[in-house]
Amino acid sequence: MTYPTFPENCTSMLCKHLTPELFEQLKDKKTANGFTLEKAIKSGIENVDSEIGVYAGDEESYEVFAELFDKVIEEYHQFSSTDVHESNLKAEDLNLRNLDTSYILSTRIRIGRNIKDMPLGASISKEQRDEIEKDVSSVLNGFEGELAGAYHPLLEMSQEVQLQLIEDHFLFKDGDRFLESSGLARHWPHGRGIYHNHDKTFLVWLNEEDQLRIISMQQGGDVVEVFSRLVTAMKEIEAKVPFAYSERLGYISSCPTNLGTAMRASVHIKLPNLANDMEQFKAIADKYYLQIRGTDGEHSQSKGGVFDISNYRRLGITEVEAVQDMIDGVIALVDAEKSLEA
Ligand code: ADP
Ligand code: CIR
Repeated sequence: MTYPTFPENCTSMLCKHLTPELFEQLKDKKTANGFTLEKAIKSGIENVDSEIGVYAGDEESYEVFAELFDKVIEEYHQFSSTDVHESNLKAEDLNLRNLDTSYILSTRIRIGRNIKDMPLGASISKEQRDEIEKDVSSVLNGFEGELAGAYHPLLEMSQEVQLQLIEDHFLFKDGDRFLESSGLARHWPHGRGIYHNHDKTFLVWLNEEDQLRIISMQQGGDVVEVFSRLVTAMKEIEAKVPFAYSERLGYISSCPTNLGTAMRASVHIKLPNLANDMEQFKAIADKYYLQIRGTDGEHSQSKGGVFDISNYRRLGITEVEAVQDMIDGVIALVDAEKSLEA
């Protein structure tokens, strides 16, 4: 492989940090699973509009290609190579302050998880992926009480049900070009599926970008209830399924943006006035470490002034701090929206 040519206007972290010198230094390296630099950067080369552009194929990728991943990690999470990751799951440490939930349509918190000693999705075999689906779905199918529900493999799902679940914001989308280029969508839809409880307030995606995405969500703005349910579910799953975790990087994920807590706490919130003042909107988002996504999630547009607002950083902060970033930022956004209304 030769050094890739990026277009003039490329802004991804890949094109920013992969200098010709670094490329030469890393291009012949390989992890024990055979994951290479070429594979790690394929998505960013094929999708030059990427924000990041790199994926790990296994936990070892973060060491073998550290000179590239650490730069992305440092820039994205404001996390330096000597920092260590810490956890706090105590809902009582969340400070709701004067959060006005009347602008919030729904609240969702998800975490990403991958199985200990397994390659990540970009380099896993079909057999290993199927084994994860079988083992994890059988653990989930045994859940009782509020978490009780059923696993629905994508292979057995009608197109109609699948589209409805996507439209209702419960299921991952189909045909994501970033995942396709990275190797994360190989053998799709085999091994993929969704578990959810009866109320669809607790959901688990299997074998999409990460092997598990554990999700708690509901209508309205009760962040504490959503967080508490997630923590309960996470502990129940963790008691039965061993996850990949590193002292330095926290929970291991396919995308370096998801390391650490692997947590994205978001609200769907209606901000029609701020939507007409994107400069102020973005300034508040940057100040409070927020990410602005569209109504249908990553790489989507806002519909009717509804935005998906979430914490941006996930590593080097605790779970409580990740959710607190979202709460503090939402308070500032609602204050600004009210000023524009007046
Ligand atoms: P992820 O959250 O796993 O990083 P996406 O950005 O693709 O991935 O979001 C997945 C789905 O979750 C999308 O349908 C998105 O609209 C939905 N979603 C995210 N936050 C909320 C929320 N607060 N309320 C309802 N749906 C949400
Ligand atoms: C990109 O680089 O734009 C995509 N690979 C998505 C990166 C960030 N998304 C995420 O949290 N996985």
